[in-house]
Amino acid sequence: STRSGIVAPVFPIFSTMSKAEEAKRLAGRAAVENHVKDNQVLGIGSGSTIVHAVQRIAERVREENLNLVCIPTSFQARQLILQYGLTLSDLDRHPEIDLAIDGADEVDSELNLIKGGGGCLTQEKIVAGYASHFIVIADFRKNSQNLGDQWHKGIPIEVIPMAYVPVSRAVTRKFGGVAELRMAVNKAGPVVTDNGNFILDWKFEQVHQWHDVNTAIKMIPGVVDTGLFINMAERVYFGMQDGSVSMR
Ligand code: ABF
Repeated sequence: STRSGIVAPVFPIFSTMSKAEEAKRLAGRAAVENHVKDNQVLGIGSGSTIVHAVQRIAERVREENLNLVCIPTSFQARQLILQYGLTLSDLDRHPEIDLAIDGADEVDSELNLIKGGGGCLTQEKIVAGYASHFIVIADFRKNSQNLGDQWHKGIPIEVIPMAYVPVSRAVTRKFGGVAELRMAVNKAGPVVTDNGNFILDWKFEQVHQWHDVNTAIKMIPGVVDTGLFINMAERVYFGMQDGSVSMR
């Protein structure tokens, strides 16, 4: 019947969604359990997975009376830290971070990451870059062999607004693919980052030497940073479909 025709395809989608949400929760909580200790300066990532980690951090602060200071990677992270009553700080006061925890859009077999689907890549890279340990939390859908296997929206590149056209041309002339200006959902204008910049999403056509490509793109005038996080993650926690957590 028409009715079952509508209901049937919806159910598996719903069930995958809730499995993914549960997987995010498991990954976030496991990372906090294993890595957060008293008297740490923490880097707090952005996205939906980090929310579960922050919830667990807040519980542990209450239960164990931990003394923690949190450095946000975005406006969203800042709001999250405040919402959960954690101590907010910045890199001026705490230039050395003990542990940064963040989500990712994709993780390859060597723990290289694509980040920035949420547009916060530059501050995320700063915080991860000044952290002694950088731990990633993700659900099973982010796990891939090669970058691009799972994440098809391209590699985000934050650009100074006046340069987005020449940067887009320079990237694709050198490495192929297309680099499109990210537009707001209502298409009224471009997405503007927390830093007042634009985002290009570079849809690449082949697997590259990501370290070299990242360095080359960063050298293009007008590029602020890329969503390629190469050799930065120390460990990744994947929440799995069967309710387990797999570490890499
Ligand atoms: C941030 O949030 C980004 O770098 C990445 O794009 C995204 C991951 O979001 P989610 O946890 O919602 O999948 O970490």
